[in-house]
Amino acid sequence: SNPASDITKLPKLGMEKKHFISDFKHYYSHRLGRDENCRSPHYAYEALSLTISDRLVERWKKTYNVYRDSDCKKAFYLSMEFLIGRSLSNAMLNLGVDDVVTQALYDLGLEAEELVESEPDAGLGNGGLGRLAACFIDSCATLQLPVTGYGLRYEYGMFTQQIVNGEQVERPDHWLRMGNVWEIERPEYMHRIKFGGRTQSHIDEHGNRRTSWIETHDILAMPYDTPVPGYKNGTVNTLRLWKAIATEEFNLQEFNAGDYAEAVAQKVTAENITMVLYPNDANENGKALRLQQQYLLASASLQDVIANWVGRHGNNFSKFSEKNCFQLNDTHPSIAVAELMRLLMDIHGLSWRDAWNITRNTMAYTNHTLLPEALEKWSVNLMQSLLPRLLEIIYEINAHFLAEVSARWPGDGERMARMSIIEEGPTKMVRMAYLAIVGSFSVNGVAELHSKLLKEGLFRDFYELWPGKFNNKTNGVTPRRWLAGCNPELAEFITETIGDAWITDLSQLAELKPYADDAAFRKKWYELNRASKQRLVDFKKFEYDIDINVDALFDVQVKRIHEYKRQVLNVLHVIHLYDRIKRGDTDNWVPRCVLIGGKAAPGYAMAKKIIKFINNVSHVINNDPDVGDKLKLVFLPNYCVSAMEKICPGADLSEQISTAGKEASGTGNMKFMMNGALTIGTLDGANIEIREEVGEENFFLFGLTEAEVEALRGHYDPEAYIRDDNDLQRVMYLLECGHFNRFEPGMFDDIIASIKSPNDPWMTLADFRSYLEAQKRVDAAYRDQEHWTRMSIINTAASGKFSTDRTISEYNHDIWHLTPIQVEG
Ligand code: GL9
Repeated sequence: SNPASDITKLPKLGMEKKHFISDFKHYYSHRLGRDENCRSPHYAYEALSLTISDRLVERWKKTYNVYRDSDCKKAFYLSMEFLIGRSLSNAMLNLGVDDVVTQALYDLGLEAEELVESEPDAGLGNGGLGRLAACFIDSCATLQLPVTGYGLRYEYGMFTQQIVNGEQVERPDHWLRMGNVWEIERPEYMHRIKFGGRTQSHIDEHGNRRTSWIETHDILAMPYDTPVPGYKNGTVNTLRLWKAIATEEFNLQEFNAGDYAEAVAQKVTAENITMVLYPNDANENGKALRLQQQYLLASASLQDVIANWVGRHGNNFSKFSEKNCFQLNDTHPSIAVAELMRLLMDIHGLSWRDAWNITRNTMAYTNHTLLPEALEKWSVNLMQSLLPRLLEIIYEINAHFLAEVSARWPGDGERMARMSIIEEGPTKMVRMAYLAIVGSFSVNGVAELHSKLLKEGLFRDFYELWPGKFNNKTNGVTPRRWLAGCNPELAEFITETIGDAWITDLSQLAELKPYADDAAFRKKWYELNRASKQRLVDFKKFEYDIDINVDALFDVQVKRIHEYKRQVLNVLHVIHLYDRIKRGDTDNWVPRCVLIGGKAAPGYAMAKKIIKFINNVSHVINNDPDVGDKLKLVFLPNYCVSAMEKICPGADLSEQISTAGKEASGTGNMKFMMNGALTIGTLDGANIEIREEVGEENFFLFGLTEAEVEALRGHYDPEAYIRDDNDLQRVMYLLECGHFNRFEPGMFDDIIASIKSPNDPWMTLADFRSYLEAQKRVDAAYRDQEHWTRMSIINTAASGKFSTDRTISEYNHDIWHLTPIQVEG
């Protein structure tokens, strides 16, 4: 027997207050070496996190063993981004110890809130796509599904945004500087990753042609595991993040001049690979380092799963695709298609045919955007020099695929060129989305409209060839973090009213609907919302010294800054309100506080200009004594997960105003709805389904439909909208006369030119009038507080569909086919 069996068997850790207190003291004093003279709350945060983490680790090991012993099918979520945010409060919530721990800390003279607030965000993602991955793994654990997340452990996460003179300045986010108590390093599961070199063919002893990839420059992928606790169910799944490290022999031979120190210093080249998250939102950028990151993720994760398989089944892969499924989060990890082929053929000796059958039955691909500029392509030249063996395999996949196309459509050369994984032209490119579609058995979009548009537009040829591959999985958000965790007062009130089963079955929120007619219930709902608004005000006051009137309508747009999301349209409305105040048109005025937050990709000049625009307009309006409390425009710097946890409970109105057909789904829209905000939005992404659920009378709809947008393209005439609309004329006049850039001439010329251009893809001015009218309906509704509160309740009550528990159940039912496994009785 294992001599370690004695030391791994410990009594279960206690869950009573006294146990938390004694463990906390132990960690604080003995592990962290701090005493009562230490003023920083950070170490108290660490001591508490270690205390909580111990209780997760017990369940974690058990989960792992239960999965192993059951030989169950498993799924792997491959993603370049996991936007986790903070872990401590979520771990306490899911373990069900938040109340007892708060009590324990109180006894120690500490405030839970302060400790929670000293945890840095794990900002390993850009926005919706990365946050979705984090919500997904929470739901997988809660649904007791054997799913592992695979990603990268970036040393620097999403940059910190500072605003200097109204402009975005990026600061590096060294989130690991103070250490990370939530991760466990696992050198025993390290894997070797090859780059460069060349390929060589030979005939093996059975007469088969074999390829080896030689003279490579290798690095190592070191795994760091983070526990992913389910909600009060004993399951703790794993998020495994890879860090690039140098191999021990790294370059020492090449430095024959005897410069040992110089050679060791070269290690940084290898370790750079996972140094930083690319801060790109929905646009590809083609940097070699990014391709190295993608290949590291794909190769290390696949090697990990295969090593596990071989440990159990040897080289018999006949049941591999029955027992494993890889979900590709966008095209970012799609090189996995070719890498799985390589590993199965070159390392494990399978034939092309067997390897291809396995690959095509284990890979599933999710698309997250229709914007053509976001579709990843890698130049054949770059792939040739970095991943020569992978390129060979891609060419061969393409040859087999094009044979299939030409069998189906003989002689249709144009279609062949359109569908080829290799794009011909001056620089040949590998189309990663096509590789992902060809190499997988499932392709899904993230909301009904988006999935439909994929089939009709972007992937039309592929849909004609394989209609059965295409499906929809409307996004969601986890109700643990996005209602129970971020809005505990409202959550408690809901639980008092309908019980607590909604936390894992969000459709039960529908039971709140009848209470919309109950005056006492509405009163409490209103008071809770007002308290949330006050907390938001206090927080902003504390952070940025911004004064906000809590009785104003809180009108919020937080998301990445992008032209298609039309933050500019929002600001045009604010300028219109300002203009109305200035000309005294303020009868029945509804005070508004417009909050806008979001980061711009550092290389996206127009997005950065939009931030400057928001800040300049804000400066003029907020300092105009005629305006006073009637209107405020506030830019919220450094929007991130932990900021949203404070913002969404305090919002009245959620701005979801993208040009129809451009926002694949949106997920912020769901967080706001769940917390009782009303939506003003276009018929885009998941807005459509939100409106369906809540009813049109509880949703402020405006704007062109996707079909109307497309029909208008080519003869869009923005000048005509200006000519016919007096309010728009006045807004444009204020803009063009430099009212918001008095000392910065020409500052907003680009923005003005873009919205006045007949080629403006986002058709901002086409929707201006209809947006204004919808905003008037918002004002009218807000004037009647009882009515507004009723609608707010109905929004929360109708948000049940937008839980990732529902989304993940659909992934499982239609794509993964996993059996839930009970870990603890
Ligand atoms: C996105 C889409 O733009 C969103 O509409 C969608 O909700 C999410 C999740 O499916 O995916 N695709 C994408 O590239 N991003 C998204 O948010 N961008 C970022 O994550 C920054």
